[in-house]
Amino acid sequence: PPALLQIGALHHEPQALLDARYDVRHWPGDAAARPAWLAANGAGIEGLVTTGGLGVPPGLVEALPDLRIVAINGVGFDRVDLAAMRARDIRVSNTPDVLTDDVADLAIALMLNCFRRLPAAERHVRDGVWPRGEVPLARRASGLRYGIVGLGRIGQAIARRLSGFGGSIAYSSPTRRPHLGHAYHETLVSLAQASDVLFVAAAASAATAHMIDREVIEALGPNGVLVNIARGSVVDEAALEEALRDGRLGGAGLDVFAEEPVVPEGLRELPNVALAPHVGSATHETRAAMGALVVENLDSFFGGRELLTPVV
Ligand code: 8YV
Repeated sequence: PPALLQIGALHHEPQALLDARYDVRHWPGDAAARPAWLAANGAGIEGLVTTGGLGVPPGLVEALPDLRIVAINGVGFDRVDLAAMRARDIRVSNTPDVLTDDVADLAIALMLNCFRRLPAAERHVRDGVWPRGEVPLARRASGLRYGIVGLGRIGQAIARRLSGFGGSIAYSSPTRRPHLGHAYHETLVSLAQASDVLFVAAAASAATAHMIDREVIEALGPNGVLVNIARGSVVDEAALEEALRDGRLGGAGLDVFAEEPVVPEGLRELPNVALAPHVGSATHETRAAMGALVVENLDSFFGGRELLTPVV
């Protein structure tokens, strides 16, 4: 069977298929030991199994002279240098669609946590404080002006959910989608000004890095809420933290961060943020479907068939 280097985990069901069908190798857990391991074991490895968050780490492609395919267990490919892959004729696959609903669900959950403060409400019950008094009032999440940055698969799934919240929906996106009937904004500042909640669902790239900057954050304003389920790199995290601390932004719901798994202490201490550890796609059902798609892409490639979900 073809030899694969696996640097990111798969759900246990597809993992069993991968292990049965391929010669799956794992590099040392200690990063310092990896260069020597790659020098000794890199030749002959034809496939790489990675995650959206890890992508293809710097220097790895050079250490894998026989690499022919990179299968990402995730939809995002911002950590893969596609030009370098094309130059070496290395194919790349990802896992779109199967995770769309889960990620959109989490976006709504983070919004609700920001407005209804469910973690605080739950602590009130668990800590036995309820008999001593009521929790402070929260804020209404329905009927607001919702803005979506990036109306692709996930952005549209967020919009479908929001259509039940009785407010208005506007968006900004590289591709206009007039048939969906949402108001289009040319600039992010204009969209943010017209939004109470701004959802970030844009694909990360050099072009979208820090796209949500101080100006956009301030346009959202002291009562506005930013929800990011895309990538930390899309938002200027330092500007976000400052605005949340100074009250220039009302709140934020964050599943993704600039330097995962490190979340700045300043953000972790703020009361007006809802935080999650990059769990947008982290359900049994979706992770099993993502892993199955990873294995199917590899099977297709090594079987001489078309990739199911090609990036390159
Ligand atoms: C995970 C994601 O990072 O799909 C993506 O782009 O961000 C996530 O689903 C991850 O790749 C799961 O392994």
